[in-house]
Amino acid sequence: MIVITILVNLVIAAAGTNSEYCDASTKSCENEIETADSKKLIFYDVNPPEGFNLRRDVYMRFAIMISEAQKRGKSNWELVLPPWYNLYHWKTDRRTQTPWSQFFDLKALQSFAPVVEMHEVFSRSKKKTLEIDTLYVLENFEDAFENGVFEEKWEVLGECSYDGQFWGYKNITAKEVLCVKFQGKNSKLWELVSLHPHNTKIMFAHGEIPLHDTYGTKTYWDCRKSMKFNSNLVKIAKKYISKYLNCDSDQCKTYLSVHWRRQDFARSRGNDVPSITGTVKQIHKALKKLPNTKKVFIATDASMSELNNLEKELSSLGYEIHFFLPSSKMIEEFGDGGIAIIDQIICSHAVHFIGTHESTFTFRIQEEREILGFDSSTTFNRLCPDTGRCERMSKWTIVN
Ligand SMILES: Nc1nc2c(ncn2[C@@H]2O[C@H](COP(=O)(O)OP(=O)(O)OP(=O)(O)O)[C@@H](O)[C@H]2O)c(=O)[nH]1
Ligand SMILES: *[C@@H]1O[C@H](CO)[C@@H](O)[C@H](O)[C@H]1NC(C)=O
Repeated sequence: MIVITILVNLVIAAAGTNSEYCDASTKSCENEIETADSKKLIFYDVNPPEGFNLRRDVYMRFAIMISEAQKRGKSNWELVLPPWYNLYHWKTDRRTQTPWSQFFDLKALQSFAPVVEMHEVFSRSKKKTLEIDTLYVLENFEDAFENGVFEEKWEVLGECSYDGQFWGYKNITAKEVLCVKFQGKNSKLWELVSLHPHNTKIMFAHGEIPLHDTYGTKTYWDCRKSMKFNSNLVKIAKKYISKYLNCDSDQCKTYLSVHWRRQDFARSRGNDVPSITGTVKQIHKALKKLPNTKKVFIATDASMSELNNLEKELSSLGYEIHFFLPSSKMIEEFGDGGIAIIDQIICSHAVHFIGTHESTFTFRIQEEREILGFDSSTTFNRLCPDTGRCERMSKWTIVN
């Protein structure tokens, strides 16, 4: 690989003088691009080991980037929803591309930003392959704080190869692949887009690298609120809450919920998560403050044997333990991702929630509870390690 380092300014200057490019300084040219009748598409993918709930956050950064640009008149861009493919944590159905509509309400997503499913993009085209014009493979700068300051910047390194999988599709290719060091907010990606004004299909690999433009603002929350779950999943969760947890309202009084993250957390984050007995103690302590609540809902990725031990210990203290056990038909229909969402919905309606430190699965439940209007003291609680420091959870409260 030949690494050609081109300074940002040089690239932009070159774009202005090279006849192959559109001269952005002339108005007429800009209009020509903006009024092109076919939609332009932005694709992105995410570092393969990242989980479902971090990917939801990456989505928000891109959705906000497109929606804010639309407000400023850039109206012909659409964001392609990257199919769910080969997620590391999922055991079912890893190799089929799952559309977003399986998990979310597409209309609700579209009410915030112009988004389109991959299968829709395929069905619009008569060609045998889908060709991306430019694929930018993003990578971090080695030192985020060069000379002691965090600066937003990027640097095109030159042509390189893409080691990703195009979401498992063999019929997607890229005409040009450029490696780019990138540090900054998502909106800064428009600078890369403008390097090739005639491109209609642009992709960013490692979409997790750019940062939120507006973390925690009203725009952030407007986007977050638009991420409504698929109504079938909501129905299943509500039915479960009604039947087993005796509640038919949005804010339930009848049960406490816990997100008990185990697996890799239990193996490698002993300083953050408690043992089974430690978990029982903390749930017991929280329930003592809620004299009318005797039911506990546990969402977890724990093994059955760990879960049984937890249940035994809590039952012996007089509590009624519940967890969502999907039928095999349900697993087949909704996959591990769908079942995890059902767990999240059930957790989000409980009178009191206790989550796991630094789990994005927990963060998404907390956001859901903020949207439902719970007092934040019932939401930003965590399981503490058996010994040692237990840092408080940051409260990311809603802005309406
Ligand atoms: N059903 C269910 N699955 C869970 C639960 N906790 C974790 N999982 C599974 O484990 C995966 C990992 O959690 P994710 O939140 O997606 O991954 P991540 O974004 O890396 O998040 P964390 O690792 O939790 O920070 C989830 O996608 C689920 O498949 C749970 O309480 N219930
Ligand atoms: C690419 O392949 C997938 C199946 O793997 C198919 O659904 C899709 O329509 C194909 N796309 C094009 C542009 O032919």
